[in-house]
Amino acid sequence: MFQKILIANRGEIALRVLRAAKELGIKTVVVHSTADADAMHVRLADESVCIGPPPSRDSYLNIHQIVAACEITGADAVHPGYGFLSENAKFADILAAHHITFIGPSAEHIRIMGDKIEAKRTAKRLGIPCVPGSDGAVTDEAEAKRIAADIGYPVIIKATAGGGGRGMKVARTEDDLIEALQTASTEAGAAFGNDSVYIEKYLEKPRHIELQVFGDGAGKGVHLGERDCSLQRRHQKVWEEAFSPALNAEERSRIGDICAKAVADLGYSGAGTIEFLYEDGEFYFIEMNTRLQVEHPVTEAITGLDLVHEQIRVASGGGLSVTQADVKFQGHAIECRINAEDPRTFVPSPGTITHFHTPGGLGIRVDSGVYSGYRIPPYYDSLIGKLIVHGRNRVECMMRLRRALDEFVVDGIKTTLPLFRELVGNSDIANGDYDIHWLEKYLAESD
Ligand code: MV4
Repeated sequence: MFQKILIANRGEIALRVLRAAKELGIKTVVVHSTADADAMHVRLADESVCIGPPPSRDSYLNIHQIVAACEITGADAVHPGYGFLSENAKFADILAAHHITFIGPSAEHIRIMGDKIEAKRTAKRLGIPCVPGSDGAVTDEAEAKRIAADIGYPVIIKATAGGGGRGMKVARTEDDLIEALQTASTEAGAAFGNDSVYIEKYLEKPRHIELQVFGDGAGKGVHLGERDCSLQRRHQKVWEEAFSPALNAEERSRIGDICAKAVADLGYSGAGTIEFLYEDGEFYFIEMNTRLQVEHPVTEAITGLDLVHEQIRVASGGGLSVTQADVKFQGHAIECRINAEDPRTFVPSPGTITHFHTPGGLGIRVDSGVYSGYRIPPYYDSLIGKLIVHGRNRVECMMRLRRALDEFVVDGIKTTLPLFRELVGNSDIANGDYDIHWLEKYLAESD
């Protein structure tokens, strides 16, 4: 087991990782920018190292400063959280060269999944169902036209180096296609320094359903069920739940078995998320995330497992604590992302939280690094906390969520809490009847 873990992140996830390390009796080091000296995780850590000024590229993305902080403090492992360096293969390589364990999958698996074409090829080879499309990058217009005609319009052009919705263009006709190809390629070149693009059949009204998986790196793999993350705005998830209201038990176990076997066959190590679009009873792989995700607590709620404990166990060579047969699912969980943003325009609202009161009681969890009097710095994302509610079934979960939202007080800044108070009262949400476009339509119609 590790002696000392350095946490290369900030905010609620830094606190989340710190709590797991503490429970395991492992010493903690946090690194932080000058803007985060007052953060809760800095106060709670055994040691802290200031690694630079507020901009992320000078602090949380500064690999050399983080490696130096490991050397100075004697940390033997790094947990990257999500975002920042969590899916940076070079960072994993550099840590390995310094004999520091990266708590995550191998650099090779990070690299494969970071290249969306390579990821799709790998998924296909492992027996994961994929969206019909080009087998690799598409360069010339004639080839693009042939493939699009073959799979049928509409099609979507995606950046090979993309992800998270950046660099995508939909083409509904052959006339659209050429323009979409050029725009997507130019935008991808500018955004990622790689102008390679590929084509897929465009699915009109899918849900976003993702499978939480774990591998031990030595041929064992498990799945921990799915999360439905269809409620998004501009590719930012807003509400996540497990199970998906759209799946039946047969579909769940079919896709779960496929994913667990794929992870085992790949020799994957640690936590991963296999993302699908789901439409008319079919799953279509889109990408795989090689990190812990923001919404992991909904999976923790329905499985009773601590995913960060599990990550640390696997990374330290202790293997998985469970086999697939040990994983028992219980009840329903929903997560609401509380952002320091206007609930209609989503314009960030940094500033001082004058009063912060969190809900409590059975089935309620709040993961947040903020407190009354805390000043939210303007340099980072606007997630200030997550409300995770668990109930024996979806109806109970929704009742409990409504009550918890009622108790939640955040004064001094704008937050997305009022939006959630609307959503819990909406009949489509109550019925679980929503796709990836539902929230944007709702926001546009209720202007
Ligand atoms: C798609 C799609 C429809 N058809 N691919 C957006 C984020 C990136 N991870 C994949 N995305 C999409 N890929 C095909 N073939 C629609 C989206 C998409 C989307 C996906 C998940 C959640 C929200 C979304 C919002 C708009 C578009």
